[in-house]
Amino acid sequence: AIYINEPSHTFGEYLLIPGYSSVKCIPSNVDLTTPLVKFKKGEAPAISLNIPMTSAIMQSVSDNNMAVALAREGGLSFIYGSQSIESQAQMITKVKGYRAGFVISDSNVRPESTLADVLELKDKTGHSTMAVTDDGSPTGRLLGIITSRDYRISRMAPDTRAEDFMTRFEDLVCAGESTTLKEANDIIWEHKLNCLPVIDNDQRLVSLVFRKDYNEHKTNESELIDGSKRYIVGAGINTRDYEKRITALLKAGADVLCIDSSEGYSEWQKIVLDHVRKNYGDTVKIGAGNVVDKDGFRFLAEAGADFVKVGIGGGAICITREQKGIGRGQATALIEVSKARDEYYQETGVYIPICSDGGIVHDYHITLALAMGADFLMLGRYFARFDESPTKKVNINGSYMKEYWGEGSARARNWQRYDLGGDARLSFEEGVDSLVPYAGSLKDNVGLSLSKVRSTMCNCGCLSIPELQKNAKITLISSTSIVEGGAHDVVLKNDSKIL
Ligand code: MZP
Repeated sequence: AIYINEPSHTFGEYLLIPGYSSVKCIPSNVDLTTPLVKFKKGEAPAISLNIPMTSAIMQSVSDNNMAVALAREGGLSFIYGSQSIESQAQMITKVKGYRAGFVISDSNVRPESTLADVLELKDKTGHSTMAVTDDGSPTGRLLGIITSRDYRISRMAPDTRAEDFMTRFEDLVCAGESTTLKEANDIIWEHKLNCLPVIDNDQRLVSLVFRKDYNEHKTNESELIDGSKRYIVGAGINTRDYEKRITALLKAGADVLCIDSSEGYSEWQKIVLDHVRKNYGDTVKIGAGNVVDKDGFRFLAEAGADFVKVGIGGGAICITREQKGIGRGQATALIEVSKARDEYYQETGVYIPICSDGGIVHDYHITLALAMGADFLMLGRYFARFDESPTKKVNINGSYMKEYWGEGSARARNWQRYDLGGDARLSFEEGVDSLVPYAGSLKDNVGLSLSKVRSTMCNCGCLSIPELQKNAKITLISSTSIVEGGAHDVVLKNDSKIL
């Protein structure tokens, strides 16, 4: 056997040492843009992120709602692959169905909503135009539009006929009452309409949708990435049904794929990467992983991966280390793989971004991971706590919690993620089914976490992720210093425990 005698460490065992901060080092000057896929020296990556965060390829984390919410903040979700090809493709279609300019889509109210409900929603979301759909969701039937001008549903008198309005508005197209908000968005945009009448089966006018309202609510261009003005979205694939799955996901509009596996240093991954390169060349972007050392990185880099994911056994719900005794402290794995990435870049002039996957517990771990060389992060537990995650919010002894389960748990049964070519089943569990404290909206939490990242980067004198990777000073700390880092030798007022 080969022994690595240095212990492997994780994020909680390191701290950043402040660097010189000039007067320019203020949080609003920090740029968190980061590459998602590989690029040649001197060229720009085909896809980059505005914030270095992606959500985990997990049933309990990344569905279409999560993807839209995260894309809106400048990050990216990888829609989970442990579902049928059809339903995964449908989720992608839903994300791509959102026009990035239509803030309106996320503020849907039910027909029975009162004016007070609408005003409360407006205050909460900051949106002054809301769509009324029959089930209160963006994919429900569109019934009307409420604008800040009148705060009333722009429904017409029940017996108004569509043609009564046609001459007035010179519109070309009518939508049926069963039109969804997404379809209405598409029609308006495609036909460059000013106004779209919505009619019922008897040709009676139900409501009018005004393009003017949509234009008023265009999001800031800087929130948008990849020219098409639609949110970008990724999708997880496996090493079994990848041929059919990739075809369907690309047809649905997936921008980037990722092989979702607990162990990436394997020929199975090369077979998938070869398939993609043979059939799609470099036009399809695909990440691979997970690995925890330089050999694993080199293998996937040479096999053609567009990014490489790092991490085995560090996930909050992961029991792989207990079950199989494999893995590596996340910080040590990341530091070694970053070094291998830099060496590969020196040698070939190709920069392959690396993603630190799993094990982020505190916000400062995000900054540490970036400083240790990660280009972006993948987080599961973090996003599972938010309103937008697909799981149930439950009340446990007066506190709200959200469900969060691992892909290797009996609940998810994602055997393909742990597949080594044997039986098509999960032979033993590598993940648990758990609860995490409910934390509110993604927007608020991501905003807070990143404000800490920006301010720490300023303390380190760094205004961009590459600067942080190059200049950060990081120190390993002793277990006694870890104790010193929390409140100690005081009695907390809301806790009788002496720390
Ligand atoms: P965390 O952010 O919750 O700590 O970790 C999320 C990561 O854990 C995922 O992105 C994935 O790599 C990994 N994961 C997902 N399911 C399992 C499991 O069941 C797992 N063991 O380890």
